[in-house]
Amino acid sequence: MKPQDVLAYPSRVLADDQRQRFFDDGFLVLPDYVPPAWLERLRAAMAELLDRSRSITQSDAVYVLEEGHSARDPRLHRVSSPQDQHPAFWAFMTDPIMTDLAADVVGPDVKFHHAKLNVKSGKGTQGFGWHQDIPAWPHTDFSPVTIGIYIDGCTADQGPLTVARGSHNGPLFSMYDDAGNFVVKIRSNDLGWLTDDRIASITGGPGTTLLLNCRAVHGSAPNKAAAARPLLLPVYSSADSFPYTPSPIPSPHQGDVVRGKPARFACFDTRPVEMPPDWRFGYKPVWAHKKPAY
Ligand SMILES: O=C(O)CCC(=O)C(=O)O
Repeated sequence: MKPQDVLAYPSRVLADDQRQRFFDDGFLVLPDYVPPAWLERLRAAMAELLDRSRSITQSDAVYVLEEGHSARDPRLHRVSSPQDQHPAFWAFMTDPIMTDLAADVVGPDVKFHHAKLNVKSGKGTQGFGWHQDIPAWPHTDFSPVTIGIYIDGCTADQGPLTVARGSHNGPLFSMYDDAGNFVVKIRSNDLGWLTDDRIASITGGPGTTLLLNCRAVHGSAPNKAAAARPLLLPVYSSADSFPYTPSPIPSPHQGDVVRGKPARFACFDTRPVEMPPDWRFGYKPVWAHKKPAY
C-alpha cells in the first residue's frame, strides 16, 4: 500500500504529526514505547536463547556468534527468527502493541515477513555498515517497515542504530561489492552525500522503539560498552505487498497476516530494486563474506 492510501485510514497509535514524520523522514522514534511487563517477558525469553547458544561453537542459521563466544561466556551478534525459537517473541510480534503500530504506517491489513534479534554483546567487534534493507528482500512496493525495540535501551557507546534522514526518498544503492559478493553494504564512493547533519543516532531507554522504512539508509558501529545491546527487529508489510524472492531469514510465519485480512491484489511501486543472489539453494549470510562486518 502506498503512503497516501495508508494515510487515508485513521491512526490507532501514532499522532498525525508522528505518522507524517515517519513518511517524511523514513523513520520515527518512540521513546519508552514498550511497557516494562513486555520487556521482562522478552528478556526472560532472550536469556533462554542465550543459554541454549552455549552448546554452539560456530555461527549457524539461528545464532550468529560474536567473537569470544564460549559455553562459559555466551556472546551473540544475532539470533535469526527469534519468534520460531521462543513463543514469547511471536506473542509479542502478533500483539496489538506491535500490529496496531505497524498498521499506522502500512495500512490496516498487516503481514509478517521476518525478524531477528540483534543482541550485540558487549565489547563486540561486529557492527553493520551503511546499507538499505529492501534489496535483501525485495517486495512489490516499499511498504515494508522494520520495528526495532531496544529491550534494555541503548546508549551512545553501545553502537546505536543510525539513520540517514530522508534517504528513503533517494536512490537504492548496490549491496554488492566489487567482487560481486552480496555484502549488504553501500560502497564508500556512493556515500559522498551522507553528511553529519543528516544522520540521526537512535538512543533511548528500555522499550524505545524505532520504525524504519525499508529504503532508509542505516547502519551501526560495534558495541564498545560492557553491556549487550539487544534490539528486536520484526519486519511487517502491507498485506498487498508481496516479496519477489525467498527470504534470507526464513520462517514458517512468513506471510502470516497478523492484523486485518489477506490481499487479493498486489500493490506495485515500479521504482527499480537490485535483486539479491538466488537464495533458493541456501543463503550465504553477510557475516560469512568477511569479518568484522563493519
Ligand atoms: O542492530 C543494529 O545496530 C543494526 C541492524 C541493521 O541494520 C540490520 O539488521 O539491518
